[in-house]
Amino acid sequence: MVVNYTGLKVRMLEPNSSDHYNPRWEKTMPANLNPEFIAARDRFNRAKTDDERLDALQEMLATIPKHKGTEKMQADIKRRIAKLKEKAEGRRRSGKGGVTYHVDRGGAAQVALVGPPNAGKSSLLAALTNATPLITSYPMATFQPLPGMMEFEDIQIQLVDLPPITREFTEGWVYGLIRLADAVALCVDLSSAQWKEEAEEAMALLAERHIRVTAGASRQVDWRTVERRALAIGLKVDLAPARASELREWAVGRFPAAAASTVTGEGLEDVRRAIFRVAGVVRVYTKKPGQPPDLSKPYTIREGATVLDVVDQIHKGFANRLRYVRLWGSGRFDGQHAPLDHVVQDKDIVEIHLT
Ligand SMILES: Nc1nc2c(ncn2[C@@H]2O[C@H](COP(=O)(O)OP(=O)(O)OP(=O)(O)O)[C@@H](O)[C@H]2O)c(=O)[nH]1
Ligand SMILES: [Mg+2]
Repeated sequence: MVVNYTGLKVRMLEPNSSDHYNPRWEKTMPANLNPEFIAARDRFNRAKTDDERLDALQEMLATIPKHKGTEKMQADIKRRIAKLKEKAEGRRRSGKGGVTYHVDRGGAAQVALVGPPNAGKSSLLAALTNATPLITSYPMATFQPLPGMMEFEDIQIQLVDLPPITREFTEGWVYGLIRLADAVALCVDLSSAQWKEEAEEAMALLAERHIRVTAGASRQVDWRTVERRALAIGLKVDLAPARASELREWAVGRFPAAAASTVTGEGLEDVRRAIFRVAGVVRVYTKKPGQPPDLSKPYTIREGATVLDVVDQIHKGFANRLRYVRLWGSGRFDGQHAPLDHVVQDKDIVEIHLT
């Protein structure tokens, strides 16, 4: 225990304290833990806030192989989730420790809407999803997160509207939620003469909180720095049409960019597609031998996933019984046997042959 200057007791977490997740079953049971679970567990062990812990635990529960050998681990994860939820509820009710929010993940990926006040973030959420955020002509209207599901062709991506980020007013939990998102949509107001400075100020504020926005894949860089794949969205382009090309020039070498107006609707479909691209997921369809592919419901998997990852996601037990996989797509396959380490592309079709 240490006591800080306000007299509040602050508990320092040791890496091997009981909050650290490393149950002994994991060593002794043949649990066949998959990379997604291991990544989520590592995220749990590195998490610094309860929100981050809760999110990681939920991911662990979703990705843990469901069989007898992991029953105790599953129960342990559920217990921890319940405890954290209880704690968060208590804090919210008692008003202690400031407010903090958790957004339940949904859809194929989660993209955070991030930017300065009044940029048009909530308007964009309203335009692309069924959510009904508060939209006002004065800044700082949004004070809590609001998710909405954006349809893109046959999948859904979760957008999370957030309060604006400013040096003076933004609470820490906003950055916490940005860290948890799969990607960042950096929203800027093209009708503002200072839109570049505003975009760069937002990036600087993120960098101060150890969140780097990049064109590459989202990743944890070290114990506190994360990189989040980003996209710049120029809003209110109806008020400043010439700035659409300025935005693209500014974004070159940083990340992709798109401009739109939620008033006229121009550019919105480009933004939708650009958000899908930045979300970092690809769609894979399945087909049964001798039958046409099932195009009704794609599986979604992270970009960079292999044929084997796909098989494993479709059914945990399949990898052990796998004979071969035939693939259509990826620009060059037309039903040939695909190497298991082949990286799948969006809209590939797989036909899994088991023993
Ligand atoms: N002309 C025009 N006005 C827009 C557009 N998008 C948003 N607005 C207006 O801009 C103002 C701010 O919009 P919001 O969506 O509330 O902005 P925000 O980024 O969510 O603002 P905060 O929550 O305060 O950070 C509102 O008056 C909107 O009607 C657009 O594409 N064109
Ligand atoms: Mg808003």
